[in-house]
Amino acid sequence: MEGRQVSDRWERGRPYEQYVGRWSRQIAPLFLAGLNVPGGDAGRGSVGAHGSVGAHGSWKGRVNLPGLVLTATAIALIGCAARETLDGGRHPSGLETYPTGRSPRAVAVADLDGDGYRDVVVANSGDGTVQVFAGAASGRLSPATRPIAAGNEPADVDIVDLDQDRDGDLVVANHETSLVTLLLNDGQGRFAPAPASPLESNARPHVHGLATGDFDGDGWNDIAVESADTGEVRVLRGGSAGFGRAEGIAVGTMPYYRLGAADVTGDGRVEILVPGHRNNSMIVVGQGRDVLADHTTSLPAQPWMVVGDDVNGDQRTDIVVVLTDGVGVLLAGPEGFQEAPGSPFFVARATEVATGDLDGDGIADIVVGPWEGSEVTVLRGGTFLPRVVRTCERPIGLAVADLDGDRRGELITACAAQNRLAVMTDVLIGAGAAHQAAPADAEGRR
Ligand SMILES: [Ca+2]
Ligand SMILES: [Ca+2]
Ligand SMILES: [Ca+2]
Ligand SMILES: [Ca+2]
Repeated sequence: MEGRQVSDRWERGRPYEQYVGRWSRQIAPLFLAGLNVPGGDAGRGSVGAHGSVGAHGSWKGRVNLPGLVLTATAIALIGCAARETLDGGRHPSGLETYPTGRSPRAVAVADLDGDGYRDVVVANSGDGTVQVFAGAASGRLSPATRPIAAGNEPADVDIVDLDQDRDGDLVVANHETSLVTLLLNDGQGRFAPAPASPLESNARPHVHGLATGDFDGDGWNDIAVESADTGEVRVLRGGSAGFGRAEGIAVGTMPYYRLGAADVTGDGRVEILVPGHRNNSMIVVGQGRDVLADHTTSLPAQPWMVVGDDVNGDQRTDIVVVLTDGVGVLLAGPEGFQEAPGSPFFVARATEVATGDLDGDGIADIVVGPWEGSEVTVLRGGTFLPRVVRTCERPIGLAVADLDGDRRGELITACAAQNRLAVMTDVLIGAGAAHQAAPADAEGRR
């Protein structure tokens, strides 16, 4: 990404103290102001279709005093708490690593060969390929398949059925270009480019992340990417004749840098979740067509990535947003989203997020990865208590999926600086125990 608006180095190393200081100076007074207004409406800052959110960036929704106090306290303490989890000794959770291509950047998980076991796809940004690791009953993965050409610098990969033959196909975002590569599954987990691949999205300057799903409800899966310079989401609609020309949906801000996809309106269709990078907002695009102004939410810091999942077990889809040096949790309720107590949670240089049930309690947990380093932060669903887990170097591709069939998800990380895929079991088992994974040896085994 060129450095005109943001650079890929991002210069995101804002010290923790500055983050807290800014939060205290700018955001806390708004929450306090909200307390004096019935329903806390002074703290409301929703954005219209033209993106005129106030400069203050406050959460939309009610504010209550206990939550506020917890928030103010928690954000000051979480840095300490996270560090403490590393000091208590080694946890028996397993870590297996597998060699990948160069600079693996993203992972996706689904059963691709139809044998009933989930398989893992890795996008290797450094060599323009994807690889498949086949799953088995043991939960261990087979060594990677031969690399499959996937276009320039694959920065994201999603698994979705593009051609309605009931197997998962691969969609790849090609960073430094505006292209999206499509690889069709032959049903056996072997992939070949779709006839129209790569698709031209006309994103400017280029694509980073993907959102996929049947946005418009016609039965065919669609693809969305961000176009930062034009302030648009670019939507490629699937259909029986393949994909049509990309359509631009103006979102009133600079969308950056990874879109999400989830049904947050409860209408049974998947909405596009957009990090509004310039005005600290989260924009919801419905049916791949319309900005849903009443679902747009202002945020307390600059967002980078949005995902939707039920992270408190009430069967509603909540929203988790990667913020600069933090992660925000917006819980869905009958009257819209409300910030979870303690949110935003401090995570230094937070870059990526994934959700999934790590401990088998039926509630999705949250995993946040950094831009650099080897530690991911796990927030247990429901309580959001943080735990730091060491995996491999630069774990910027993340997924949670149950590979061994014990109903507890594995933490799957693509480690860009180590050319490895790491799979950790039982990440959240053993309350209070620390997690400190040993470095992988030459065979990739611990
Ligand atoms: Ca499989
Ligand atoms: Ca297919
Ligand atoms: Ca569709
Ligand atoms: Ca859980």
